[in-house]
Amino acid sequence: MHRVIASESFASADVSEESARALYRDMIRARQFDERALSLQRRGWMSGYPQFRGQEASQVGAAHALAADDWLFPTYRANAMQLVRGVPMRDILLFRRGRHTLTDNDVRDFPQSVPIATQIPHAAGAAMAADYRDADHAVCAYFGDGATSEGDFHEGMNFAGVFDAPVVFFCENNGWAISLPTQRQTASATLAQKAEAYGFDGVRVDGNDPIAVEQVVTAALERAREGEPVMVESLTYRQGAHTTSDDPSRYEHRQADLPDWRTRDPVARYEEWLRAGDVLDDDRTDTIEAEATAELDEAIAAAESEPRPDPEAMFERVYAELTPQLETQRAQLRALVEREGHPDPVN
Ligand SMILES: Cc1ncc(C[n+]2csc(CCOP(=O)(O)OP(=O)(O)O)c2C)c(N)n1
Ligand SMILES: [Mg+2]
Repeated sequence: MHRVIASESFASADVSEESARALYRDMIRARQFDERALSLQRRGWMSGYPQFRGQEASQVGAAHALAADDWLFPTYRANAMQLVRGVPMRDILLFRRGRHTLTDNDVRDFPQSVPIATQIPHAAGAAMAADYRDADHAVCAYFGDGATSEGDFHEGMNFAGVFDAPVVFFCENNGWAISLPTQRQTASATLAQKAEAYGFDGVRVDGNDPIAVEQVVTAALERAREGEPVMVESLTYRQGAHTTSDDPSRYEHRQADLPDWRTRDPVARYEEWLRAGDVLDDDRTDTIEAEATAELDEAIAAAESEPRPDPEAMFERVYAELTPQLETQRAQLRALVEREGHPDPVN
């Protein structure tokens, strides 16, 4: 029932050369960002980083499908999507350095959710609100395979189904939830089929094929706007560790039984397609790489020139008035910083 939608080659895909190159350009921006962010973390520039290597086609394809006035509810791994949406690289880097001062922009992205699946009911609620107000935009919730085991996933899906909310549930199945492989996450044959229990469709797409992902998510958003939510399961693979705090050598990280299209590098495969279709050559790839590097160099320099964050800022944004326990903790932190200096190891 749930075949995996794929375009299989550039030649067989219904896409313009310009759109195909735009997808490639954003995949290179994302790949370069991810590689540099990882090495910055390794030298203590930021405390932790969740790589998305291997998931560039999935995220870039989905983000290309979203309209500027749609809302995205992302997780910590959605940096590639957010780069496409127009969140400045500088802001993503600063967030990882503990700062929340963001460039003034019109990007309709909520903050990244670190608690698993909490953004899913938020997205369903925002979509119900859009419907209630007769707005034209749709909403997209981005989450991983692991999130499908949380109550929030089921509650968000249920509300969306009952209220015909204009929402697309974009589930990026990268094979893992930290050390837990998807086959231990669920006894369902697919994640997409879970949508049927809530009265709407689930579709599966080759998440390493950016053209197919863009087309599938575009179609899903169109249906969502008509009041039919859709769940998209994007099948891709997490090439790296869960985050820089994870050590995948402590568990069996490679899954030998997965098909090649699922585990192959999406950037390399897509570049091969475009070269075979004469859409890309050395000149174009050199320019695209150089432009991405320049953008990144500038963003890193801009982030570095920002003053280091005040550790006490972490107490500022949750409660209008701090609880007595938090007051105590803030005083303890202040005393620690006075005694031992700023906790930031780099500055
Ligand atoms: C509510 C909650 N429980 C547990 C965690 C710890 N945790 C962080 S990431 C993660 C796995 C998430 O896996 P998945 O949803 O597949 O997303 P991926 O990391 O693969 O992108 C878990 C359990 C958390 N952040 N929030
Ligand atoms: Mg996962």
